[in-house]
Amino acid sequence: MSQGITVQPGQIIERILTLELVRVTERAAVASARLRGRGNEKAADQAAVDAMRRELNKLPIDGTVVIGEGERDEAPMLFIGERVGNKQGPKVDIAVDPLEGTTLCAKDMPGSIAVMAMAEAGTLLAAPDVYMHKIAVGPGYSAGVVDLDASPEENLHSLAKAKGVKVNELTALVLDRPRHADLIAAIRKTGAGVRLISDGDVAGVIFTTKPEETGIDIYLGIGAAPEGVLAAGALRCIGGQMQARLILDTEEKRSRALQMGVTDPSKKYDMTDLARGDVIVAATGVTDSALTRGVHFGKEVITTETVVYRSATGTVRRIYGEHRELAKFHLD
Ligand code: VTB
Repeated sequence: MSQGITVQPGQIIERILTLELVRVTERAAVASARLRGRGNEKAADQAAVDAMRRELNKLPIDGTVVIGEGERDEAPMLFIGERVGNKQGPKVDIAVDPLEGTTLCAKDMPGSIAVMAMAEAGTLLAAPDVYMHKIAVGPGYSAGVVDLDASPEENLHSLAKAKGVKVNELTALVLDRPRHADLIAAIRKTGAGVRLISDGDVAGVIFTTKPEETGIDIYLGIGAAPEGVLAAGALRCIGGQMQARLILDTEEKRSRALQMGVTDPSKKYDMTDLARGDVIVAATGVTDSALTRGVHFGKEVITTETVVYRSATGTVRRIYGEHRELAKFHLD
């Protein structure tokens, strides 16, 4: 049990915490999976939040939520700035998205996950909940092969050259939103393909790291900033490149961002600006997807699949859980 573990303050993120993180995302995933396909996004999200917070508070860490459910006044649990853990361990930043892809879960469609990151204190970008321009590619390319400020045409041609393929052999992943109409048209004009997803761009960014399996070479477009930080954390572990810029198009957003420490509203962030320290990221599938299987409920066993990434070593583990002590899940 987690209560038995002692981690000295000041130590780097202990590898023993890797499995602890898995327990947290597993519980959040199981809790929300019970509400798959019920058409109730809020209830599914709340179940994940409750379970994640309860498990997080058992961990031997002195954690601060930097990416959470919202500002303190609007989110009673896992709000930005909330202290989590049993306060007996290292000081860490915590980024959570207890149910990434709430709509996917509510509709029982592929791709919803419970995801969180834990990093050395002060090393994750405290991003406000605004939109963010993002671009990401996987490992194996020289630095700067693509750039947030270059056109989609330039980026795709540069990437094709670096990969040694024709541009029409590339596929870009983009969130299916009206705001991306021009972007999608520009990508298609090059001859490259566009895979559209309805939600879930944390996984979308991660897909770029294994183009031979996922078929995705590049992520492009505008998604939510908190998800950008989680994706950057995972990419830090696997390798790849990512750049991002917050969209702070109103005075209210700029001042909210400023309060969170964003002094340059038009700053171009690279992957290490988003997540620069030692980081662990865990994601458990809620519904089945190309990233992980979802939660499966048997008569005597609940199964989960989690992928956990650790930046210190670049190790990626897939943890398939068969849970037989079902009573513990009845709390969820
Ligand atoms: C994306 C997607 C998320 O929000 O970040 C998206 O990956 C961006 O917001 O799963 P809009 O839905 O407003 O476009 C989610 O869909 C939900 O957080």
